[in-house]
Amino acid sequence: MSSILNGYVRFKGTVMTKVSAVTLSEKEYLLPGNRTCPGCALSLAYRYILKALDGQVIVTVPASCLTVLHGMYPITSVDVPCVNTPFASTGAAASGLVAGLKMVGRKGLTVLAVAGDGGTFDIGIQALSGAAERRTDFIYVCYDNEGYMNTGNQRSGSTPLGATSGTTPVLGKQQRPKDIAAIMEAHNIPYVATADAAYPLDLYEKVRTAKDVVGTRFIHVFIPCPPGWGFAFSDTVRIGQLAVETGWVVLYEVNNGVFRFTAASESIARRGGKLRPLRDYVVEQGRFKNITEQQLNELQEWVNARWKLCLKRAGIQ
Ligand SMILES: Cc1ncc(C[n+]2csc(CCOP(=O)(O)OP(=O)(O)O)c2C)c(N)n1
Ligand code: SF4
Repeated sequence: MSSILNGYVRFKGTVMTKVSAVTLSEKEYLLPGNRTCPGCALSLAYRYILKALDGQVIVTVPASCLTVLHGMYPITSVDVPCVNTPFASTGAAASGLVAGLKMVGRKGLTVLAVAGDGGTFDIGIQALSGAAERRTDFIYVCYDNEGYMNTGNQRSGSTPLGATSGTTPVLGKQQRPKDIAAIMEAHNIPYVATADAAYPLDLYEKVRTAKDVVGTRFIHVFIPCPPGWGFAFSDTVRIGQLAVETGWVVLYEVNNGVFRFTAASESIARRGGKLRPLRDYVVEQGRFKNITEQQLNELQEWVNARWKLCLKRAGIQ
């Protein structure tokens, strides 16, 4: 069944379909038509995140490509309530929502904060860290397109070494990215996971898991960005898969201290743990056009060291 709402098609009902091992809600909370670029992985990931929470959610979002996706009042492309918050205060806004719901005795709603890498690795980290330290009961999703993309691609704490951006135009960024999932795990929160928009069912399952955990839950989602990274709009999923096959992204979760590989990372680990060379991923993207051999080797060593650590944590090597 469907009906028209504010010029957008809105689907009704919560029919459940069995897809692989995942029970997926057919109801759409990301409505057809939004202002993201063609091939945007954020649209794909957000669609599955909202499905996983099945309407029982209040979202808070700082300035980012996601606010563009949500749209400007009175038009919206999402069917969930949302509080827009200043750039630095996503964790604080989520804390306020949790406190407010408690005050009015409202149960069963998940508070979901969603911010980009600029809004998480850099500008929003103190509010997020404070909320995590207070064990605030919410899910924080950092969607990571590895730059400040809404304002035209400036480098962030997540931009890779050697990648060009609006603020690293010729030589590329000279520093390695932060490991935000490791930073959040160091807060001793009950659930930390990584995900990739190219593996939406894995993301969906992780949000479903996080939904039932009490306390601060953090999910770091990899978001290939065609215009920012310089690849074709049609290659988003392929780039997302290459990231996992080369180990640039490792898919895992840490649930109450227990580490577990998931999806394609789990398959690679079980098949002997051999990753494709990082070069296969880098050569596909215009942003790495000026990367040096030395920088590529440094990135490869970084990937190897993290992969080795993950294999060790999974008890594989
Ligand atoms: C305090 C403040 N500084 C700067 C801006 C301008 N601004 C809006 S969106 C944005 C980029 C956000 O980057 P990120 O969090 O990585 O999300 P993305 O745009 O990549 O989705 C910036 C700098 C702002 N809105 N508020
Ligand atoms: S700039 Fe990148 S993340 Fe932002 S809407 Fe476009 S494709 Fe999506």
